[in-house]
Amino acid sequence: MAAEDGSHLWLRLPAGAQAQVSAPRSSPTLDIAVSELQQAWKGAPVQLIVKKDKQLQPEGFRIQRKDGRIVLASPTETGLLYAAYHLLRLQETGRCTTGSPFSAPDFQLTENPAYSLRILNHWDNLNRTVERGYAGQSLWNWEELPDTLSGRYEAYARANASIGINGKVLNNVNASPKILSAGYLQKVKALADIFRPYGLRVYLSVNFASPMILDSLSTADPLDKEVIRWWKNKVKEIYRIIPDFGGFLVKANSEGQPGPCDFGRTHAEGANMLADALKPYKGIVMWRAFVYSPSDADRAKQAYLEFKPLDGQFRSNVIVQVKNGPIDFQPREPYSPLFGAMQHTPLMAEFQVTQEYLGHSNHIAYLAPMWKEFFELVPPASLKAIAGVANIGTDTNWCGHTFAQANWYAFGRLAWQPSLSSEDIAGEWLAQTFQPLGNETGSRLKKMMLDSREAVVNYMMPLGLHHIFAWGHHYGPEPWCIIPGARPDWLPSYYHRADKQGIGFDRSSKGSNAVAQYPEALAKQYGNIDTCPEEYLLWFHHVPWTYRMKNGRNLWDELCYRYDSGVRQVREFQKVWDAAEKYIDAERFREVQSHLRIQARDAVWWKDACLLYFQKFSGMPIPYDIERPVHSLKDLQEVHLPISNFECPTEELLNRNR
Ligand code: GCW
Repeated sequence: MAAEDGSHLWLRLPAGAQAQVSAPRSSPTLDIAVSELQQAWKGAPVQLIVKKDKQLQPEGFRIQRKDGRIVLASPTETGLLYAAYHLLRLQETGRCTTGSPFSAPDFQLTENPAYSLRILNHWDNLNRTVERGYAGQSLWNWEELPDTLSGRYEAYARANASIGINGKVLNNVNASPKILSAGYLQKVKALADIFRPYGLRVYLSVNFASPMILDSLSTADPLDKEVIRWWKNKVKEIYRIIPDFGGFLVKANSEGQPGPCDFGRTHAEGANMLADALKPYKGIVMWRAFVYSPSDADRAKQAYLEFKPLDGQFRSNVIVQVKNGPIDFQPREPYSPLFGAMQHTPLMAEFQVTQEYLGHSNHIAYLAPMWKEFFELVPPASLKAIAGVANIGTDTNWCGHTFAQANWYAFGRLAWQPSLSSEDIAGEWLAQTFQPLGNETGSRLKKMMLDSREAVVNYMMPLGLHHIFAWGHHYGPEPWCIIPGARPDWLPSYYHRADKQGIGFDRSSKGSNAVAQYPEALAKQYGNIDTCPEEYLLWFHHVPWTYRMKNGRNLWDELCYRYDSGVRQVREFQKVWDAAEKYIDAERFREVQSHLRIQARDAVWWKDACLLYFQKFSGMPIPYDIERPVHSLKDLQEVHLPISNFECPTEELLNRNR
């Protein structure tokens, strides 16, 4: 089997198929669609038609068999490009074979995206480091742009178009004001020009203090006339250069970023000022709700406390972007209660595709099940758009780990259609990413993917534990972490609250009462220790070590078994992967195998660290049928990973806040 380096992602399409393809005209977008099909489509002649259709949204499409031809129809060229990729996906996942529904003479399928905005957020800095990026440097070579254009820019656009992603925020939400300088806007334009034929719009993260930093204004107060004029002019300048520019993403008054509150104004006043500047050009503002201002309140309550009172005050071209959970992209969180609470404000969900809290690019953690869990409680139709923090960098395989590609893929597919199942998406991805796997191996690998996120939850923080990560890099365990002078809500003990009696954060009505931010029925369910789902138990309750779980075990024993089961799951993944060797090319086989070794070691590290540390409080033995710790707590407490290896520019900021 030929070695593969993973650079082709899920687009390992055949070449030289010489399909007959006709299009109504030549255009940058249609030319791509035609050429992709000519190269790779192995079936009947294809005809592309641009036409309005009541059942089709602008980017929707229909694929139909008609008089021996395959007709792709859409109101837009981008929709036709999506149709072309969809047709190839059907072929590559074995859904076009004789006897399949596709082969019927009256075959027809219609696809419409659930959201018109399906956006990747890059946390890329202008010096090419990537905040929480684990796949090399930033793809955007700012130094060389706009003169030198890496071939990867187009490959990136193509990969996104193939899964329906239609926008990207190029730079980190911890935004350098420099991105809005005239020189950088030319670089942004060069990228926008490459992305445009693939239906991808460019957005930028902006620093709210830009007028002060770039042009020495004395204030960035959103109600100040000079400031308003500055933004209007800047927006005009941007649209002159990039006529289809998408808009701004803003992180304001959060983790040291400037914002309207610095000038005594609200988030709504800040967002609206930018929205007014963008409105004439149909641009939008995505205003993040990831805030936790210093207050006594439980951090899980803070975004709600700050944003709920502003409901209804935002302009119509503002979308408030809310992380899926109330804290911060943990391996498992209940959904953020802001969803459902902001009835008069368009909201978008922010998922994290990059695995900041799920083993970086070392661990397999297929995230579709996590996002589906979110959609079970937050109806997709209640959202205006979807964003995902990208896991992409300069690594040859784009994402650092072959299986991390599946998260990029799954994000795109779910942003297009949240009703797709995790299982189907995993199946699609496997079929396109590897050579034919055979039924048994295919289903074992699929099961491995489907179990993988739960395995991470088990060996990192089961039963609703959260944020017990090591300081700064968020890779390993550090439930004991104490940093003199640090904000309490950045320290693990704030979240696990382990003591002689028990463990967990009491968010019931007797504690912080965070449960009251949820709809009544859920508040009741979560707020009662006996009805709270066990996966959220320690999120909402401080639970005695001897508390009896549903399976009859006491809490301490159950915690031990959960950690242990996480370790055993990863060992199982190793077996499944090794057994698949004959189906996988050598290069990717070895890459995943070695990553699984790291994952297995890390799982034991997590288990030993957490159990030995929490045992100091419970004073109870680790059940004797569980593999004994192989580390000592003392040794584990001395592990300090160099944060610089993890490309975390916020470290400087974090240090300042210590
Ligand atoms: O999770 C935290 C991360 C920061 C990030 C921040 C945010 C971009 O640790 O690195 O900063 O969230 O989402 O703004």
